[in-house]
Parts: sequence; C-alpha cells; structure tokens
Amino acid sequence: MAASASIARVIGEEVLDSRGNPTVQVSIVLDDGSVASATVPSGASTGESEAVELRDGDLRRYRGKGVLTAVRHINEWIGPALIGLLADDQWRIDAMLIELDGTDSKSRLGANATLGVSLACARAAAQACHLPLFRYLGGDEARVLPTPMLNVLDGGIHGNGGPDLQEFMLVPLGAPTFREALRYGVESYHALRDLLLERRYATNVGDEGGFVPVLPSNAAALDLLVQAIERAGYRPGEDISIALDFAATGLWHDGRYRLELEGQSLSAQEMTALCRAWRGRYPLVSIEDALMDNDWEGFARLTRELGERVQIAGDDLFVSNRSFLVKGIAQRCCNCVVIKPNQVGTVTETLNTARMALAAGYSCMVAHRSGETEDTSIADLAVALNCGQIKAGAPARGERVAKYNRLLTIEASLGAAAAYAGRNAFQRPR
Ligand code: 2PG
Ligand code: MG
Repeated sequence: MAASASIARVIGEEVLDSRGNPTVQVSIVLDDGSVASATVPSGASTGESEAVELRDGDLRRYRGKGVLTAVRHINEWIGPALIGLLADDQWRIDAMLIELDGTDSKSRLGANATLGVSLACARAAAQACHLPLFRYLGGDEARVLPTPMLNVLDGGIHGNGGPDLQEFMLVPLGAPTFREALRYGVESYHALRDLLLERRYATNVGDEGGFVPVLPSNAAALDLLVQAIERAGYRPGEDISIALDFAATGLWHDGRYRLELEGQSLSAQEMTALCRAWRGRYPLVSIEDALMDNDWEGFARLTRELGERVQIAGDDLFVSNRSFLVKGIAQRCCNCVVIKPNQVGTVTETLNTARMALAAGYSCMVAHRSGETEDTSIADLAVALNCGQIKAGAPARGERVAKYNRLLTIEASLGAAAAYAGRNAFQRPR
C-alpha cells in the first residue's frame, strides 16, 4: 500500500436521505490533499439490537429527526481525536471510535456519526493509495461481482397498502455476467409494470423503488413475479429466481404473525410451513426474516427444516453484529447473514462480522437500507468480501441504481478478472 497520509480535517454535515429525512455526511481531508466523503443510510424496519442512530428529537426541526447532535459529535469530539492518525489504519481509527463512544450500542456518539467517519476514512485512504474502494478493502483477491437481489414489489412499512411481506425480489442467478444479470432484472421489472398496468393495478413505487399494487394475497405477488420473468423471456428458477424478505417482526401482533391479505394469523410453526409450501410452488432461493428478531429457536427450526433447500437469511436477528452471529452459529440459526454497516457502526466491525460468517460457512448478503443516499460504498463492500450477494432495491430510483451502476463500473474495470457470482452465491448449504 502506497500512502501513509494522515487525517488533517474531519467535517460532519446534515444532509438528506431518499425519504427526505436528515442524515449524516462526513468529509475527510488528508495531509496529502486527498478528500473523500461518505453518507449514512437509515432503516425503517430496524432490528431491536441495532446500533443507535442518533436523532435530535427536537420537534421544531424535521419532526425530531434532525442529526445536528451527531454532526456536532463529529466536528467537536471525533474529529479532534482523529487528527494526525494514519488514514489507512482503519482498525485503529475504528477502535478509537468505539472507545470514544464507550457503549455497546454506539448510543453516545451515535452509530450514524461513527459509521460516517469510519467509511469516509476508508474512502480517503483508498484515494490516497490510488485504489478503488473494493480493492483497498479487499485486496487483489476482490473480483467477484455479487448476484443482485432486485426488490420489485414493496410491501410492509416500505409500501403502505401493498403486500404484507416487505420485499419480493428478482435474483438473476443464471446470467453470465453482472451486466447481463442487471439487464435480465430490469427487463423483468418493466415486464412486471406492463402486467400491473394490464390488470389495472397501480404502478406507484415504495421506498425502495418496487411497485406497491393492492393485491388479493401475498401469493398473488409471487405469481406476478413468475409471470413477469416469463413475460420478459426468461425461465423462472433457471435464469431468474425469487427472494423474499418477510420483515416478520412487523407482522407480529398479539402473539401471531398477521398476514392481512390472506386474512390469516400464523404461529412460528405455521410460518415455517408457509415457507415450505411456497418453496415447493415458487423458485425461491432466499427467505429473509421469516420470523421475528428474538425467535432464535424458531430460526433454528426453520433452518433445520428448510436450510438445505433454500437460503435462510437473518437480518434483524443478527443486526450485522459479531456477538449475535456467534450465538447464531452455535444454535445453527440461518445460513446467511445480512450485512448492513450502519447496523453496527464501523467498517472494521462490519468486515469482521462478514468474514466470520463466511468462515463459518454462512453466506453474506450485503444490503442497503430503505432510507438511502447516493453513497455507493456497499457495492464496493460486496466485491471486497467476494461474498456474491447484494440487495440494493429496485433497478429504479437514483439512490438504488447508483449501487448497481457502481457494480457495472467495477465489473468493467476488472475486465477478464471479473467473475459473476450467479448461482454459486447460493450454494452454501449447512
Ligand atoms: C431490510 C431493509 C432493507 P430497512 O429489512 O432488509 O431492505 O429495510 O432498511 O427499513 O431496515
Ligand atoms: Mg430485512
């Protein structure tokens, strides 16, 4: 690694995310003149144990959602402590952030403050070394383009009035390259729009760019996806499969999982049975958060019963946190971990969780948040990890497309060295 430029300035700012809520942006200036910034995303269906996103709570500004406190922490507290540190000493920078904060949940500084700084340091260091971020984080080995999970129907709290399930995704695992995978997905997304229009459904989109039709059932959404794949000229299960995120914590009412559209209230066992039935009927490759975020036993059962045939992904259960993953590995919960840097609050902790998961035979799905920005770091992160999966929303809306466009650029820059994960991303049965 070339440069050992050190941190000269750290500048925090309040900017907006894709939902029009304030978020943190950090710019870092190094003493060699390198400048880079990072912007932090924000979730809506958050796990209970996620690192704390610090909001001002001042109802006179942005309905209490301002982040001026987090920004002040960056400018007055974190910045002065980091000046002079080598920008490429990511471990030390993150250790310092963790120590300055001093809590398990980053509740003092705010995980939005720590992640903004941590990520901006990584970006600045990459620039000082004249390396793209994926190479800086992943080294020479980083060359696997992830299979995209394209969310084309939004429900739950991301798409009010839509399906109960939060995300219905297209997974173009049969494509030969990332560029082709994206094309398969985009063509199917547009075919889905045509189908919705023909059947007089609305084609408004939700927080992640997926359509939000008022359908008769959640199964109807799955039928539509299969039809859209076929309409676009692809083979369901061969060229394009389907992934789901139930975000089941949000379905939990009075001790059962409520599927409004089906008019059903299901127990954890019945949710497992529903997953099995849908796995039999639809080309499902991945099922995320099919149970609520404290049902470790339920996840272990679900994984035992279905984990050989379909990826069982844990998001709110693990919150990208190594200590929850340790518990999950011990109890054999899930076989995939969703990785979201802002759930844990530093680059080092994010990488540690992902690497531990991969070493334990779990797959990793690097993911966006429903409140996003034009920051594309997660695209580089997915390639740096060679983990083979990214979920970044629909192939529509600027903040979603930015990630996919970044991957197109990375693939092109790698040339013959690029490898597309495709189906291999899901061949990790436990
Ligand atoms: C999820 C995410 C992203 P949110 O549940 O996986 O799709 O949603 O950012 O609202 O937690
Ligand atoms: Mg999720």
